[in-house]
Amino acid sequence: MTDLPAGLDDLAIETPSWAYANSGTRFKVFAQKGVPRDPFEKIADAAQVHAFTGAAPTVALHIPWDKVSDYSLLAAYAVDRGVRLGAINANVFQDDDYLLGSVTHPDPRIRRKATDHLLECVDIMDATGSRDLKLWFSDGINYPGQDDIRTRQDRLGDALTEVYARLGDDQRILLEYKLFEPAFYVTDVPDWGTSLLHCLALGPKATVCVDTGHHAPGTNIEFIVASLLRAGRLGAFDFNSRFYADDDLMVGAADPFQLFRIMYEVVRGGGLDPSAGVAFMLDQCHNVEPKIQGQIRSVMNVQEATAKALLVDAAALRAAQDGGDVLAANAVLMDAYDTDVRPLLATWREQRGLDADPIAAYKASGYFDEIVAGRVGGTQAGWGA
Ligand code: AOS
Ligand code: ZN
Ligand code: ZN
Repeated sequence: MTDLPAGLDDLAIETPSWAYANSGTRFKVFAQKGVPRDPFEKIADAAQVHAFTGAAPTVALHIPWDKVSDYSLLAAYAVDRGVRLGAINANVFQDDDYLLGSVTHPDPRIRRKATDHLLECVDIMDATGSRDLKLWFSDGINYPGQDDIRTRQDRLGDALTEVYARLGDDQRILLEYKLFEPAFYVTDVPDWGTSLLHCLALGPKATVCVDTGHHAPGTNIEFIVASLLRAGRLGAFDFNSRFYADDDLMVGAADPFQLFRIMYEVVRGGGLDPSAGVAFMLDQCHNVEPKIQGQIRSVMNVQEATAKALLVDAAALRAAQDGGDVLAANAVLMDAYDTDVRPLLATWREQRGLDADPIAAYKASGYFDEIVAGRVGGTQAGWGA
């Protein structure tokens, strides 16, 4: 059997608190049994994912969905459960005031309110010990002429500059981009170029977050990953799968080959090394599948893609590339992709005292029955209604 290459131990996946709560589409949120009723219970569920995979040690929070009166208490609770709090996700997209935008809104009063929320999120990071402030802006316009495209970029730059100045030495901004939705003509941060331009203007503590579902169909995401790593500005992934738009399905479900190509560029660019500072986060909603199992499956899918990427014979690949042997070079990559790494990962888990089959072990643990019996009236993640 092929040996599992070193490097897999470096892979730490962050799960999102909102993945454990009820979610749905704009048509309906189907309530599932046993879903968390508060942020503490979301963390308890996230801890299960880590307990069975050994690869999901942190949980991202979303403010205000995860608002509590004492964040240090929440952080201590997480540690007690064997996990830590991760990125703080700001929310400037669910208030009536943000009809025409948040930090890019024409009215300075609304811009102030939005920027103040971002600053409040940095205060929360101080209490939770979080390194990352993840910013996704729904800001944009629907009609040509509705607002001035350039002025909106200036307003965005001003808000980011103020937040950047508030960051501690070890804190960062992760600036996420998204092609469209909810804005349909211009989104103020639509692509990695715009995000990178703002990050470069801000300074080294500003990096780009690549949500794999936020591109036009056919976009070569691994090229973006390679370019950002090369520039030292790949801060994070929001992993998920999409068939059409921002579907937020389980990562690796729609296109496992794309996930492999992305992870190959991560490995190639040194992004797996913790010193590179790339956060491997999931941004998914489990609408029809059980949520904790959905997260476990996603973690396993990222592990499998990473293991395959680590198996690429770098020397053979370079030799074929340098020799201009197109087919041999392609074959080196495909050989790694076609390797069944599941037995290797089963061994990796057993060597770490974990069950070889995390999903079966979770199902047998009785945790699900426990939460179904103990939790009544779980909350909605915050999306859709
Ligand atoms: C929105 O489409 C994004 O993917 C975000 O990352 C969003 O901020 C996240 O889903 C939770 O806030
Ligand atoms: Zn995202
Ligand atoms: Zn999204």
